[in-house]
Amino acid sequence: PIEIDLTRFQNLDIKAHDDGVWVVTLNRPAKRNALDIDTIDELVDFFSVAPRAGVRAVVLAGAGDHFCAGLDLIEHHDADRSPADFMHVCLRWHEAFNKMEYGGVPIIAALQGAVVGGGLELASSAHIRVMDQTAYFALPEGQRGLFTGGGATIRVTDLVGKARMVDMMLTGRVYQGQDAVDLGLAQYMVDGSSLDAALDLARKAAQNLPLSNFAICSAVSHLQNMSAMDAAYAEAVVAGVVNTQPDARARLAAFADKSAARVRPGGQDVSGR
Ligand code: 1HE
Repeated sequence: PIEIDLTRFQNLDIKAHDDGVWVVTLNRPAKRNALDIDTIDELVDFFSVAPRAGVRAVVLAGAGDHFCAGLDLIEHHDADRSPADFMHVCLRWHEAFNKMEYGGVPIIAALQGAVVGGGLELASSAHIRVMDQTAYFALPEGQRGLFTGGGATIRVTDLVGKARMVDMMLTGRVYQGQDAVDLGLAQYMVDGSSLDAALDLARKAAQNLPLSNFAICSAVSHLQNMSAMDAAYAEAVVAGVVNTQPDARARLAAFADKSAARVRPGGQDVSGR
């Protein structure tokens, strides 16, 4: 595996755990982790190398009381960008978020406080979202004279459906608590720390074979973009590669000799027990 040069990162705090789980923390709490260009560049850099650096799973977190306040509105105001300038900003966001969604490394977002605008676009690029009791979700772009540019029209619409998406954009509606889980904005809500719960889920995912996780965290998204016929074909090809991987033989043998755990209901809480 290639090495990740941690000295390059300023706005992201990045820590590797010895079980292959990495914690990537947006680290500008005084700015509510607003996404400036440098932060997006760092996300591109990290998620460009993570799939080839032995990273088995990532927890994506935000320092302080809020996960992320979205686009850095002050930077955007000061830069007074041209349409072409901002198009290129958005393309850079897409580069980062596509590397996340399609990169093949499981990403678990640990959410608290504001998950708004571009912060929701970032969170929706993760594969699992875990919220604590303080987390809330909104798209305030409309109120600010803006429009989403970081993939919300695709990813948030996928989560909540078109009608709810348009309502969120038009009215700035805020979702929180169980409503947010019921809508699919987050898959888990916890009483305590979303970071601890996300770490548990990441450790659990990291126990899967990397090639299985690669398929789950890239093929599902790619297949969704295809016609049903093409998706079925491509799924068969992916399964051909994954389901015959030599590393899977020991797991299959453990099932056959009855030493492997059986699938049971009620055995899966957020702590993975
Ligand atoms: C920021 C930003 C930001 C805070 N860009 N600097 N996003 C929004 O419209 C959300 C804007 N932010 C907020 O509504 C609030 O800041 C929060 C609800 C997130 C937090 O509230 P609070 O009371 O804890 O903090 P605050 O006093 O509002 O802000 C603290 C500091 O963070 C302050 O800086 P300071 O230097 O004056 O101390 C704020 O300016 C700064 N800050 N949020 C820049 N977003 C690719 S298109 C994507 C489109 C979008 O994402 S639109 C953005 C939507």
